[in-house]
Amino acid sequence: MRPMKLSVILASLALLGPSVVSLSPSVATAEENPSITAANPAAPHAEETDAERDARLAWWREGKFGMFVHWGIYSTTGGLYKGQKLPNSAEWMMARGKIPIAEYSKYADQFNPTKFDADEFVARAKQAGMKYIVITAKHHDGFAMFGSKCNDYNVVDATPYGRDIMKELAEACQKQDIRFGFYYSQAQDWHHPGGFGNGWDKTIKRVSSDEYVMKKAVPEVKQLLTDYGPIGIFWWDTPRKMSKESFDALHSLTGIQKNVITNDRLGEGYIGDYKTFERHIPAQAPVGKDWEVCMPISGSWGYKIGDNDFKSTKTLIRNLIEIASMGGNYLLNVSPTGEGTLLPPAIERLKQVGQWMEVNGESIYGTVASPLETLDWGRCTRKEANGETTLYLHVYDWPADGKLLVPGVKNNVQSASLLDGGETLPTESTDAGIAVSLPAEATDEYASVVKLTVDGTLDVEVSLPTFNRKGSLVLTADKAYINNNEGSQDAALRAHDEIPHVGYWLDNEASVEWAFRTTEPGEYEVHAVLSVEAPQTKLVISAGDQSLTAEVKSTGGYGKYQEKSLGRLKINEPGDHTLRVKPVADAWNPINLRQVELRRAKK
Ligand code: FHN
Repeated sequence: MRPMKLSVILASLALLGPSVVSLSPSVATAEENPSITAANPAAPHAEETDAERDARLAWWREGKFGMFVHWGIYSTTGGLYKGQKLPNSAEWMMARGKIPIAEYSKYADQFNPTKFDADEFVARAKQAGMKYIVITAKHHDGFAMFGSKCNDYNVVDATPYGRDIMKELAEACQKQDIRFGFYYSQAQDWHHPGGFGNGWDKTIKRVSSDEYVMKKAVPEVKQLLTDYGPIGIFWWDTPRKMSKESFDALHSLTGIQKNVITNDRLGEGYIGDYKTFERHIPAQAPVGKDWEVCMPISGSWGYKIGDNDFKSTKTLIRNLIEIASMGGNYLLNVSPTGEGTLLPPAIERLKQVGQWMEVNGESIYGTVASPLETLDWGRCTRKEANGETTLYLHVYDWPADGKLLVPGVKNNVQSASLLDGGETLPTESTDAGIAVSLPAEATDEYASVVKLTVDGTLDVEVSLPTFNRKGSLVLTADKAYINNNEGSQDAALRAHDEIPHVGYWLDNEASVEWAFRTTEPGEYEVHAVLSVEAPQTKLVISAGDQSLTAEVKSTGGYGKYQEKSLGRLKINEPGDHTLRVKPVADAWNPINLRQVELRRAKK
């Protein structure tokens, strides 16, 4: 998408009048902080080299773990409306309760978080091992949790509290060396007559979304990126169909701070710097992208009375490890109450996560995804530097025999030790990989970490999928090799609901194959999980010199997956084999293939 012409953007920004930069002394000004530059109307970072982008994202990739904060006037009621709990997350109460603007705005009169202490709040994030904070500057309800200069529906002008919370947090983050960022709902605004999302208040005299963007969103985003010091992240949310001018105007503002990092939720192909996943960890990491999982520490993003669905400390730590082992960042949300404090369960969990991070943070910060196959004892993160590779082995299931196998690694071992306490551990290189000898007892109830350093870059032979004890072998799409005929890219790895499948299989010469290993020759039933839109399709499954042809009836659509039994295959020899799925060219209709399973046939 090409940015709008400089003259038009500057003209629209000039219409908004100069923002008086009213910085408190401790928040850097543009002069003091060169990263705050004049609006760069060119698509920010369009000319950026890979090295410049890596430098801009370095702190974020190093930090791995951040605090998300949902806080607003909805927090004064804990999501209750007329004493009733409303469905969904508390910050949606205005919509779920279909609360008219005039009525909802009165919650601002109650917002007085007298117990809020920005330094203490930031210290809790720091103590938890978090390296950045992203807070809702304006959520869908349209209320500005900062001293907005373009509308008085804000925390400074419309509440008894009367203080600029964002400025206090910006200062506290600068003092404590925590990166600071804003969440901003750029399209939904249930208060402004041009915002998206308020379909219930019939008193609204509608104006265009362009007018909302140019008269509210643009000046507020400009102010947030100008008046609050260095901003690490700008976190857009819930994109809606807006005009190109609106997108360009908002996108260009991130050029005000040349180092700001943005997410993928502005909309219209503005992919930002990283992909976001919400409330869940994806089945597989997006290829070649930076990415982040955001999730609430409990059930609701905003403070909700009765929301006791706090994730256990174990879950939080293992989420962090899981995400880091796949190469992502974890943005964990907390929900300040109307008084400006966190609930005790949140405080307790942040403290316990911090205690784990105090000992084991090295195994998270600055790591990249593990190249090892799925580990049955835990997870692995990796660092490569100075001609050596360090693997951090997060052991969940402490091996009874004291032997921890790191499968497939062929490198020479330099050292192995427990992160907690530093005890040196003996290792042995075997055909199956590196065996680390562990002491009798695990060092941590959530995850004990072994630090294994080997020479050079990792030389790992991923062992082949083998049958489990029940005689079943599941071959999933993400582990398949896709043979696109003559380099066509028709058959490709895609995903529905984050579950990988081989899809877009238009090329009837393309095939899919897996290498696997068996110790037990014999007859196997072949099952597949797939979807077929056409009335039927025909394919051949082969392994070694054996093959079967299967006709598969429609499952009712590409998004409708079913398990189909395709017939039986004999595997005559033990050892390594290749299972291949290939179209019957003259009877082929495309399928989405999630997995193939071989099950030892009952005699
Ligand atoms: O609607 C919002 C929701 O309230 C919350 O802010 C989440 C956080 O990622 N984002 C939207 C739902 O995707």
